[in-house]
Amino acid sequence: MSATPTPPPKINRLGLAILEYKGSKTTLCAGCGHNVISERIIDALYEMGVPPERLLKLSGIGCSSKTPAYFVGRAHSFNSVHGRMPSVATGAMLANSDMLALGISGDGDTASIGLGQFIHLMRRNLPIIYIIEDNGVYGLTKGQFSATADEGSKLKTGVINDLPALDTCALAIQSGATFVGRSFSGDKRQLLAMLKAAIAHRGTVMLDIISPCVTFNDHEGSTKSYDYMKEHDEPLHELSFVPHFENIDVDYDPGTTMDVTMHDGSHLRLRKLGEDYDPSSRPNAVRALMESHSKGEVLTGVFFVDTKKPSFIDLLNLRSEPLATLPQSAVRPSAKVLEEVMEELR
Ligand SMILES: Cc1ncc(C[n+]2csc(CCOP(=O)(O)OP(=O)(O)O)c2C)c(N)n1
Ligand code: SF4
Ligand SMILES: [Mg+2]
Repeated sequence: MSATPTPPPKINRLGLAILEYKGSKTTLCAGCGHNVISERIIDALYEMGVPPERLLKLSGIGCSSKTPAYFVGRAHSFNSVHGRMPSVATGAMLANSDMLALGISGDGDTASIGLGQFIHLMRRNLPIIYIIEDNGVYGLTKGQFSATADEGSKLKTGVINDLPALDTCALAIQSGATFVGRSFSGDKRQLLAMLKAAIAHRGTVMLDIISPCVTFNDHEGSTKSYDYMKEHDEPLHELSFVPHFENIDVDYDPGTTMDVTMHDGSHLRLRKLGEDYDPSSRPNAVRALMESHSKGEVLTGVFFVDTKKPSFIDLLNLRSEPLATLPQSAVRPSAKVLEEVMEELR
């Protein structure tokens, strides 16, 4: 009897198997939401056919910021200091704007020590996917409340948080980010579609992904636990994504579904689940978020998209070639130009 032949490994449009998108083995706690987000990032990069060497992984400090080690081992990577990833990302993208920048941060890394850098990144519209793996605590330093913890939520020790939470999505929308959404690590479909659309966007994408910390914040009284999210997750719409390299002739009803054409020609489709929602208005997006907070819901979905605003790279009129490969003639002012500058200063 002849043995059944092994099926060939599945490959993406670059001819790469999913193994090429994996990284080191995780050292995070089993069940941590951050591990699930790494898995979805691997799926999204593989399915979109992103060349591993085009990816630039960036992070700050925290359990979340360790995760770039656990996906796409062949990519470029920079683990910066606490809350300072945005300035490193800005420098890197100015030096080579052809990279796909993917920044992984935590709620502590972003909303406490890194808040100033975060806001300025959002207002510049630098092309980057900025992900907050949001568990409401500083997981790495043993579970203190972060600034995204909801007022009234409880630590394992019984301590109640008396301060109001910062909504990083509302902040990003108000500050100028051009693609802003919230998802939950446990919602595989929604998160994957959102990540793929993020890859297709040219500008600042800010995704706040609720990612339960099973060790310090998954108990009763927490508002970032698996149980709480299962009960309070309120999807704004159903997301689907058609990449530019796939057939777009999939029918949709414009009465119930909004189609957003992304920068690379891909399509993000938002099928309404309740009321009409227009993701092109910043005031509406912030209002929807505030209303959902007052109802005690966790609204998820893509709250805001603007595919027209020029990115920071466009504004600076930078060349797309990496700085390191430009000839001297392109990076050094000529003697004549220098002489003119000196003349102005005399
Ligand atoms: C300058 C500085 N201050 C404080 C710390 C201590 N510290 C390390 S990680 C962290 C918070 C991490 O929280 P978060 O970003 O939410 O990541 P998580 O571990 O929850 O994924 C803090 C305060 C540090 N490493 N550096
Ligand atoms: S402490 Fe919390 S955030 Fe850190 S790895 Fe464990 S479960 Fe994840
Ligand atoms: Mg955290």
